[in-house]
Amino acid sequence: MIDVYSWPTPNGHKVHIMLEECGLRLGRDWQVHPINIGQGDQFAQDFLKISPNNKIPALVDPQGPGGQPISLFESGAILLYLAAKTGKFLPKSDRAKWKVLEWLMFQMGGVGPMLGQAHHFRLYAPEKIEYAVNRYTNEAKRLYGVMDRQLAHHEYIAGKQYSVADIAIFPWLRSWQNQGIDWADHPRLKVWFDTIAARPAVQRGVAVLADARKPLTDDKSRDVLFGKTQYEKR
Ligand SMILES: N[C@@H](CCC(=O)N[C@@H](CS)C(=O)NCC(=O)O)C(=O)O
Repeated sequence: MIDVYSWPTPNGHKVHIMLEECGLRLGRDWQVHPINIGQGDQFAQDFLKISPNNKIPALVDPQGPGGQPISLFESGAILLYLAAKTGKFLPKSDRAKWKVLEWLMFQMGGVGPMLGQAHHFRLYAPEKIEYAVNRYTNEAKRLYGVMDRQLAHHEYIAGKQYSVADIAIFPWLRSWQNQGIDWADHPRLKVWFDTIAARPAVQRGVAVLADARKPLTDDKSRDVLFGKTQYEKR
């Protein structure tokens, strides 16, 4: 049984979706341990041992390489691990594989961090800073444009096949309203988004811990995520 330490946020959803897409089923092949990041569970010593950056998701597979347990943090690394373990969603051919890795890195280095900042300044920041709101809303629109243009010539984000790149990007686009996006500006990306959203494994993945999902805008969550709790020495 694979243990997943997670919360219903975009980075958590990536892993829940990937597991279900790989044919691993919640309750049978993997179990989820909620890490409530609004309440500070991410700072517990046991969690820090497997996720030293105090962020979800993290995963422990008792049947790792060589039959030995492995723990992993960073959602991109976890997706690649599961792709290698199951032989799914990372093409075998060298050329196609590099294209998928290219778009996975685009998500990890661009889409995630920039849309995360858009959420922060548009939703969570206690004061509205016009410069920051404009900066990250513009960056969100620019990134949506990059993906929309890519889909002019490709069925999926990295080519002909559905891959870890699609799985990594999709959950971040579910919060398009919070990023100031108008789908009318990105019609090809909207078709892709609806196609991915309709996949049964994606629907099972985003349903994981869905009841716990709420905006982290209360005082306690703000302090835990953005205040002194976050920056205490551990
Ligand atoms: N690059 C990391 C980012 C993980 C991340 O930012 N996780 C957020 C939730 S989406 C978190 O755990 N935040 C808690 C905190 O910052 O204390 C990944 O892709 O796994």
